[in-house]
Amino acid sequence: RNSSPMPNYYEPEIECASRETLREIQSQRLVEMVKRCYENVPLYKKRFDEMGLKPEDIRSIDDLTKLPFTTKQDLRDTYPFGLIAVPRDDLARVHASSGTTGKQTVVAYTQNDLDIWARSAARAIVGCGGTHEDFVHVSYGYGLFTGGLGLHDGAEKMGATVIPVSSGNTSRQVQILQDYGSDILACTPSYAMYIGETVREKGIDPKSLRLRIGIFGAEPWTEEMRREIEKALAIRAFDIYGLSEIAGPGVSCECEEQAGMHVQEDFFYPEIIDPVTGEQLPDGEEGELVFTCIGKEALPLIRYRTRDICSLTHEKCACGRTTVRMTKPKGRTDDMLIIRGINVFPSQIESVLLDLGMDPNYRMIVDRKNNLDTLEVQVEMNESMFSDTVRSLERVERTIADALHSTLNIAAKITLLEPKSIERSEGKAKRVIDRRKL
Ligand code: DLL
Repeated sequence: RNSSPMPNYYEPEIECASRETLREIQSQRLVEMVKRCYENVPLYKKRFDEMGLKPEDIRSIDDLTKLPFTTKQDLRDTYPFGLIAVPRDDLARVHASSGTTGKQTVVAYTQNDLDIWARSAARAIVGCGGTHEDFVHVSYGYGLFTGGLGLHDGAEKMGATVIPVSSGNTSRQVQILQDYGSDILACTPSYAMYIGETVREKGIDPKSLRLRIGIFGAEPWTEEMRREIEKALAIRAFDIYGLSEIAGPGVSCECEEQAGMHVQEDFFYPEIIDPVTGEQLPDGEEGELVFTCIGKEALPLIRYRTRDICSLTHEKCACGRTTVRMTKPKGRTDDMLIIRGINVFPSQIESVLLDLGMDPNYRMIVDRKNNLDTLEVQVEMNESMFSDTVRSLERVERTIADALHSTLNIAAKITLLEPKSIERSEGKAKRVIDRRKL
């Protein structure tokens, strides 16, 4: 296919560099970026001036904490292109965040930015064991969402063959997996479950597929869910993370050790902060993930608060890479539910259900009655349970309620629903209906 040998996009001179080398690269890029922000982005100039901060005050990555945070609200207030640091005609592409909470935020890239992003996504695919011989089946949505084009460009960059299927038409997805011999599947974990379910319903043995690797992300998912997907599709499933504001998929990704996601920290410098005080937290402590885009031109965000909750480690990985790793984000500060004072992430409910051998098809309904929060968890029955007696179904409801109570300490009403009554997700799943906000 490729007449010339393709670069495989393992970049050990960066990915396995010493901490000192990485810090040098980061410091140099930070200094340049801060200067660019001050000169070209009115919001940053105003903020620096108000703080009495000069670009020259930032001399190395150690000075990072002197810099102000940037929030999603800043992007909204300057919608659509207010934080862009380059002339409009230097832009090569725009994307937008999925906008589940409020107005969409628009992001933009120069050609260099697209290259940085594609390199990150290429390193991610290679890190999961992908090679230039693989067929990469991309079932993330193509469009303003960064999932489709992000994995597409990454796969092209590392010399693989892309199958740009996009999301939807699940039956056809399965047909393509079978007929084209896709080696790698990239989609959201909830869509991977749905594709797995469809494979089973069609009576196809997943081992008969050529598929070997799954690269799943764009939403939180649990270890239990990983095992389910790996079984349903007979593959190894890897976690990939990213967000449009910083680039898109590939900001970080697991390697074959599956011991946290390696951050492409020569482009995206991560910190963990206490979401309340804004203080930087040490390795191992959980808090809000913050990124500074040290390599980007069009949207060089300074200390962008992602609202994702995880922790970092700078320990060298068994794979040989030295780049900092982040744990699986367990949720976002803004989709954490506080139910009668207890913090609950949808991913914790998913964990409990899967542990009990249920399928992860569920919905949480939060309401407030007589000033008291109520939680109902609707769980879909599988086909075999559907024929059970009413009494045994009541027993299942009680078992789930007890498990939720003992692991999360919350009381929930459990309602079993008929098989297939919860809509399947082709992109990011929506699990929570919070009626308290209405
Ligand atoms: O979801 C980019 C992406 C596409 C990542 C495909 C991975 C694969 P946004 O639409 O801007 O971009 O949403 C970003 O999604 O802040 C997290 O809350 C969540 N998220 C992304 N990846 C993961 C993951 C894309 N692996 C937001 N685990 C982020 C948990 C994730 N949450």
